[in-house]
Parts: sequence; C-alpha cells; structure tokens
Amino acid sequence: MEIQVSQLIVRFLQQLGIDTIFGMPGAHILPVYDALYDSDIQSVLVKHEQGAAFMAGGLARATGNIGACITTTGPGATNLITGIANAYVDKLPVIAITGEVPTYAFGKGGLQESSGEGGTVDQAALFAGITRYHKLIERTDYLASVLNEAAKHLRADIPGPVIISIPYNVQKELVDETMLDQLVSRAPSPTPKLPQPLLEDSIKLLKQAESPLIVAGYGCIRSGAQTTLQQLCERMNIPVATSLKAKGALDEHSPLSLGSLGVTSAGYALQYLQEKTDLLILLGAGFNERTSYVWNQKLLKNKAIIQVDNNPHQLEKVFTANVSIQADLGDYLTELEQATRHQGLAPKTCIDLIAYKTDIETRAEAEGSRIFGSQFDLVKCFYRQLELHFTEGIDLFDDNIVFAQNFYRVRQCDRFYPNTGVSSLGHAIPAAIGAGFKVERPVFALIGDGGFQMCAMEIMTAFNYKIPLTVVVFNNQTMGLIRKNQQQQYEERFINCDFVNPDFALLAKSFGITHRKIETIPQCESLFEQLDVHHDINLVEVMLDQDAYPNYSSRR
Ligand SMILES: Cc1ncc(C[n+]2csc(CCOP(=O)(O)OP(=O)(O)O)c2C)c(N)n1
Ligand SMILES: [Mg+2]
Repeated sequence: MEIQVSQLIVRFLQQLGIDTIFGMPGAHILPVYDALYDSDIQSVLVKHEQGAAFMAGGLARATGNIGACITTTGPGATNLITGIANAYVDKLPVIAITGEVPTYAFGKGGLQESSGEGGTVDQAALFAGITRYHKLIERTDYLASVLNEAAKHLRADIPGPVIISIPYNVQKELVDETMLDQLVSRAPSPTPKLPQPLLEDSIKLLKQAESPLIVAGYGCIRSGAQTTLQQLCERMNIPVATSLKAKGALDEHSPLSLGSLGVTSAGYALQYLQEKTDLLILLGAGFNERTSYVWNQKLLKNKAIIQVDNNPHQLEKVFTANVSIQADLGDYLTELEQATRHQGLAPKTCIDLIAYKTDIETRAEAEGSRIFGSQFDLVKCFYRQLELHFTEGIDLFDDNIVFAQNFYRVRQCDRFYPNTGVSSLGHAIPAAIGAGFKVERPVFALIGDGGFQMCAMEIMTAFNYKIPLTVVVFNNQTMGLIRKNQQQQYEERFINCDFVNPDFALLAKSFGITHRKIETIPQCESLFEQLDVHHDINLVEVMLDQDAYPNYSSRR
C-alpha cells in the first residue's frame, strides 16, 4: 500500500521506539503533524524550539532512549541549534525532523527557506558541525537509506543527534509502505571484546600498587556498571573519585567516596590524587578541563595509569597511559572484579578517608580557603534536605553545578545531570521537563536566576501536560559567576551582570504553580514538608547575597 512520506516518517519514529516528540508546528511541517495526529506518539507543544531540543536531550539522558523533536523550516530549525549542539557534545541520541519549503521553490526565495540555494539560509551547513548525520531529503528514491543511516547513528554505542529535513511537497509524496520493512535493520556495532592481555596488564599494575585511586566517569553510569564498581572498590578497598557528570557512580555517602574532581569541588579527590595515589585507574572519564584541573600534568606525575573507555577518542587524549583499553566499562569492571577474587588479590590498605576529608576541611577553614563560606549555608541546608527527604532517589537537572559539586552527595539511586553539554544557560528546566515525561520519580531543575529567565516559559509546557516538576531558582539578582570573575579579575568593574528579577511569587501565581521563598534555615528545613514534589509544579526561590562569591579561581 502507498502512504505519504509524512506517515512513513511517523512510523519510522515509532520503529525507533519513540512515543513522545517535542516541538512547534509551522506551515512547512504540517503534513508530518497531521500524520502524528493519527499516531499514538504524544506530540508536545513547547514554547521555544531550543526547549524542544533540550527536552528531547533530557528524555534521552534520563531513559537512554532516543529523544525526538520537530520544527518547521527556517527559524524553527535555527532555534534548535543550541539544543542540538548540546546533544552532540553530550553524545545523546536525539532526532530532529524539520520542514522545508517545497523543492520547486528552492533558490527562488521561498518564505523561511533554508535550503541553502540562491543565498538562502543553509540549514545543512548550520547543522553540519553539530550532528552525526543530517540530510535534506529532496527525493524519495533514497529515503530508506537515509532513514537507516539516521537510525545507525542514533543507535550507535556512542550516539549523537541527527537531523532530517523534508521539503513540504516531499512530505506529501506517496511511497510504498513496505519500505518500512527495510528500516532500522542495522544493530549498533558492538564495542570490541575486552582484550585479555590488557586485562592481565591492569591486574599486574593493581597488584603492584600500594595506593590506587579510581576516577569513574560517565562511561560507568552509561554502561550501568555502578554496582560492579562498588563491588570492586569495596573488595579491594580502593577509593573512588568521579568526574562531575558521574557523581553518584559510587554512592557519595560511601566511606570510599572522595566526591568529584574539579576546580569547584572541595578538593578531597585532588589532594588524594596528588599526595597519596601511585596508580590512577580512569574508567570512562575523559580528562577534560574540569576533571583535570585545566590539564594539570602535575596530577599525573609519578603514577601508573590505566585508562578504560568505550570511546577510542577519549583514550590517551592528553596523557600516555601504561595500559589503555577500549572496552565497555561494565565488561571491564566485571572481569576485573572476578579476576581480583579468583587470583586472591589482597585488599589495599587505605587511610581513613573520613578523617582525611575532615582534616582537609579543618585546614581550609583555618586558612580561610573554603570554597563556600557561611554565606552559602542556605544552599548547603537545601542540599541536606534533598538528601534527607528523597532516599529513594530523584532526577536532578542542574545548571548551577558549583553548589551541587560541593553540597550534594549523590546516591546510586539518584540521577544527577549537570549541565555539561555546551553548558548553555537555560538548559535545566526544559531538560527536566523532557525527563519528566518518562521518569516516575521526583524531577528537579536547579538553576540561577539568569538561566531561569532564559527558559522559564517552558514551565508552562510542564503545566499544560501536567508534568510534576520542582524548579529551584537561586535568586542573587545577578549573573553570579560573571560577577565573581569581574570582582576577582577585573577590579570590580561590574558590567552587565546585575539585574532586577520579576516577583517570583506573582510569576508562580500567574503560572498556577506553587511558590516558596527560602530566606532562613528553618524555612529551608521545613520546605519539603510543604511541597508535593510527586504531583505538583513548584517554584522554590532560594535567596542569596549578590556579593557572596565562592572562593575559587575561574582562571578566565
Ligand atoms: C547561553 C549562555 N550564555 C552565556 C553563558 C555564560 N554564563 C555562564 S554562567 C553565567 C551567569 C549565570 O547566572 P545565573 O544563571 O544567575 O547563575 P549564578 O551564577 O548567579 O548562580 C553566564 C552568563 C552561558 N553559559 N550560556
Ligand atoms: Mg544569578
């Protein structure tokens, strides 16, 4: 039977397992919307296409499934750019379907044309650097290959975003529906099997080491290796630090947890790495600017290094390792843990990490070098309340990562999503909403007041679709991070950082959502007794002093 391309596209999305799509219609994509009308895919109307891409990414991050978004041509597509770039950097499987003017209008200056012909916006060029695959489908004879190629990238071990752009007239063309049988046939190429000699080499290094340290990255979470990681480190008595993105790969309440690495952390992991470590085991962790303290080579001096990653591009990017292995982290950890048992490797003698951390804190207090002084006690209290009240786990999207890095001890049952991708302000709220469409647990978006104003209207998307969400906005009436840099490095020549906020209580009222303002510790301590984070949409405003700066150097 013949069906329209628009119907085929919708069936293709269903074959990819997509049941929710975020977007905004425009005339040039209406045939696909019309096909969505007949499908059981939930089509979610957003306030801005950037939000749609962030939502698709948030859903993908929280579920591991493919996220989808849909827009019209021209501005609809260009508004996607930051969200798609974010999915690209964070390696998220996100598909975007965009409309295009009809092919007969190409190059003639069609309204909102982005075919790139005749000096019009070149959408393909705009997305070339931020997608794994993008295609303007001008004819139907190669449609099956295009869709298969898209599916391959979405389902790859290391996925990324794809964009399919379809001119209006092509959406309405008829194709044989049996084409669907040819689609999504390619399974992802599996990560190569763990090379045994390299496993043996890492066991040898582990045997020799007196004081190893594991640095776990997001690769451990992506491959679901948290429990095996815990088993290994507990059996061998090895402390674990994580990258920011992998916070919680080992429960941060564990006596073996050193928290996360990075300039904005309390520095336990850094000091342990510098003072105590003779073997560094990097598991699925890219040695990026944050984790590496701006690629500080001193950190790696006089240490043996084992690096394991499923992504070959991450291996030995900025240092040489004694053993470097491309493998799935789950496979590696399982085999390493088994080998330590079978070969009877003795546990390491590890210092008392709780005393070690307390000592670092006491010294920092005495030297006045604590990152966050008492002006941030309200924030600290907020995170304590989160830990106390939600022992069964939450999903937390966080644009304001410096606070969480210090104050929030993530458990294995929690999911912490710092704004890592392209670190765009205004990510947390839409990303959390995207996750909220699928996640049963309480979903939080933590965000500064600057970031909030970039994406606040998407709260109404949550409202329209009855997605429970708790937004926590840190109200300091300034772009705090910018103000801090201008205070520390530009002689307090404050420019374009301060602003006046809307009245958040009135804003929440107009949105029809709950509002709470937190100005004191007792208010903070009773916060979650007054909120229903499972069913409601809440806006929590945490008041902060405009002149309170964290004590770390941004170097820029
Ligand atoms: C889209 C985008 N524009 C600009 C920046 C640069 N930037 C990083 S932090 C920041 C200030 C954030 O202010 P706010 O959200 O109020 O958080 P605060 O630092 O006050 O906690 C800015 C402008 C960015 N990350 N993303
Ligand atoms: Mg702010």
